[in-house]
Amino acid sequence: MSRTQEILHAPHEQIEEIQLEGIKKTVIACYENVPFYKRSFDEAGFDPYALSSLEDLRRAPFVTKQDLRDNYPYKMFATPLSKVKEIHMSSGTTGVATVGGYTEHDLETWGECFARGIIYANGSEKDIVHVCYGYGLFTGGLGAHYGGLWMDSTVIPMSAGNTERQIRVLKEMGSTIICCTPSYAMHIADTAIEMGLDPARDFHLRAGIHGAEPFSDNFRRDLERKLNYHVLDVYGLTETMGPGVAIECWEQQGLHLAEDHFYAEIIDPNTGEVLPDGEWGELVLTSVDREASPVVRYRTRDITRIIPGTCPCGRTHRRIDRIHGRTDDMLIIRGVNVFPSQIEDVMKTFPQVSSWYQIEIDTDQRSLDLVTLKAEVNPDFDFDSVAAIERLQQEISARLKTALSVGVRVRLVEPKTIARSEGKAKRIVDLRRGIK
Ligand code: DLL
Repeated sequence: MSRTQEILHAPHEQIEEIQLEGIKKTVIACYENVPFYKRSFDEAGFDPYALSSLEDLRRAPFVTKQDLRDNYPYKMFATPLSKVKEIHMSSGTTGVATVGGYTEHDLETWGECFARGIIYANGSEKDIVHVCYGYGLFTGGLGAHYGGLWMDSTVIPMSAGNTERQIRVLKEMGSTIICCTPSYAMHIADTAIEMGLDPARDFHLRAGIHGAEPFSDNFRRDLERKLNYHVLDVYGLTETMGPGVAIECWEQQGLHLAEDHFYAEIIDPNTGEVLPDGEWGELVLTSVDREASPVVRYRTRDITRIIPGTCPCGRTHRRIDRIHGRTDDMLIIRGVNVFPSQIEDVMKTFPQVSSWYQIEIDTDQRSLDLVTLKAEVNPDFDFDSVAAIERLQQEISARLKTALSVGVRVRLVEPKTIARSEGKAKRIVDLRRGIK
């Protein structure tokens, strides 16, 4: 604990030394143990043994999600499987998931990184940490769980779902910190209100550590008002560890990167050039000390910037801004990653519908994501038969549910009723929480 407090306040030069020493070892471990890295470093003319400054890392090639997929399941591991104690996978439902392995050391680091969120929430062993991120292959549940254990707090491993039970536990067990997606926190709050409770008074929450999906400032304020607590944004991704890569402190002025474990660069997503602090671009992450699944210059596709200057909290780890979107078209619906191409793939199997469609995402009165697929039928489809329309809508919806693990309402419309655009087609209309 005191070591973590110390490192969170260490002079930045000291953090850079830790990063350089760690990355020197990481690039060599990758080169010597992962055939993919050997090939890609050699092709790019990057000599891992010659790395002598953090700037030198710019000569290393990027690694993408596709590279990780191509090496499914274990080919990106830099340690023997016998040293890997746990495995998690991305929620990507596109067939090939990305896999993260954790050695004993990696699990310890993960717990410590998430625990920083509890530290930022002024937490201690006295806190009762209510974890309702999903447990399992998703990194949310166990990441928060290990964070609570690392802090010596009391952990309630609820996992997601069974909202009425969550509410009972929140009220009766006195949970002080809740960890779940922001949309699920809102759903819990709204359901409690519907049940006649006043969660601001009946719950005992001080803080929520919410992430895995974007949420606006208005949404945050609404949550804070309903639950009478303080919301901290937590960022992370399966490919680099899970939640805890960066977390907001109490000041809510950006997310402190866990810089002693991750080296961050912001690049222009089109040219790959590294951008100066303050400029928005794509976040690229390199592992400083990950053993089982290290990444060197992983392109996250997430858009953010390094916030210049120091945080009023006095901690020295640089901050990233809240995630503004992604460079690809991945949607996050109720925490599940969905690509429009997956929806297209399902639609292609129905000859009655054309390729003109629009996906509208909104929130229902319970603040849960609501997805409507508007799809044009082909001109030869009998649009006068209400029964036929309803039947087809149901069939498509059921198929989408199986393929995506997300409920999608299907609304068939007549040919040529979806607006055409002169440029790119506007496939996605996202009306959620002020996200553009
Ligand atoms: O969502 C890990 C996580 C769990 C983070 C719990 C925070 C809390 P994946 O399923 O691999 O991992 O999805 C990673 O989710 O690349 C971002 O696009 C998005 N994302 C994660 N955190 C945030 C956040 C987990 N705080 C992808 N704000 C990432 C916005 C986020 N987007």
